[in-house]
Amino acid sequence: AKLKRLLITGAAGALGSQARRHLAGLAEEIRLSDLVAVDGLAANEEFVAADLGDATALRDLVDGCDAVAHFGGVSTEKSFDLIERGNIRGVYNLYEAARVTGRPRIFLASSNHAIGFYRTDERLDAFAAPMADGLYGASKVYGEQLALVYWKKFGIETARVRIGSCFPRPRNRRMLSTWLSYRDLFALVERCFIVPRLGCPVIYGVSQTRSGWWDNSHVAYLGWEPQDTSEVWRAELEASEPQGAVDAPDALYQGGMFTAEPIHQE
Ligand code: NAI
Ligand code: 15L
Repeated sequence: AKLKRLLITGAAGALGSQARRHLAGLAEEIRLSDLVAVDGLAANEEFVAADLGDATALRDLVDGCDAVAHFGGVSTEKSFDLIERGNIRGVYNLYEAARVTGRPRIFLASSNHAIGFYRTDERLDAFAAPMADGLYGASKVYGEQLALVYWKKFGIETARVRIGSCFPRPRNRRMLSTWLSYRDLFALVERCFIVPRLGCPVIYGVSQTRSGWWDNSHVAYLGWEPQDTSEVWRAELEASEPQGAVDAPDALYQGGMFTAEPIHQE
């Protein structure tokens, strides 16, 4: 059964614009939102501008939707003010809106930076304690926790997806361990909205790799099997990119260079 109305936040961003292409058939109607307008609306798409920091706007946005693919927010290390508005107040506004409207199921784009200070020789499953690598990663931990609160108190289901590196192809050696293809990401989104019971699992968003760090065995019930693999690019990347020093951030930590970012002031 198709969804009736799917909300895609962050629709003008990298993953939001891919979501429009890949999820077009998943719902009868698709509501898109972002701070900035998107172009070329399809017949079943509408656009509603909203700042995630605006509670009233969020309530109107979520009203009437039975599913939310939440890709909106700050996606890299930035000032606390920006992160607070998009990712902390933003997820609070989203969950409050969900609670007071139809309690839609939510796909929450969390990040590997929620666990970025784990070392690359550590192996994690869904129950690994968070270990954020900056303000951005800590805001993702907050989002994961808030989702859990609204599941326990109100039964709102969320897929809390720690996305690795979702780009057309892996861009460097580190991404051989973290790369997620668009196809595998949106197959996961679809499974999360289609399964009869989702709950509130933590899921690692990564395609196949021989140098992986993350164990998704507890979400076998979703029936999600990544089809793509970073191995296709391994020989090329290992040949073209010199192996970094053993104490370089990319070699030491799962979050790579994010662990070396300063606290941004703007
Ligand atoms: P992006 O930066 O391209 O898109 C984010 C969108 O959110 C932008 O269009 C921006 O205008 C919007 N936005 C920012 N602040 C907002 C606010 N206050 N109110 C309303 N809209 C706001 O990021 P991308 O790559 O598309 O990522 C989407 C989500 O996935 C983000 O939550 C990011 O943290 C997460 N993610 C992405 C990864 C990737 O590899 N692309 C990896 C891990 C997590
Ligand atoms: C993220 O969380 C970012 O949104 C994305 O731009 C990438 O940097 C990714 O993590 C990564 O770790 O490669």
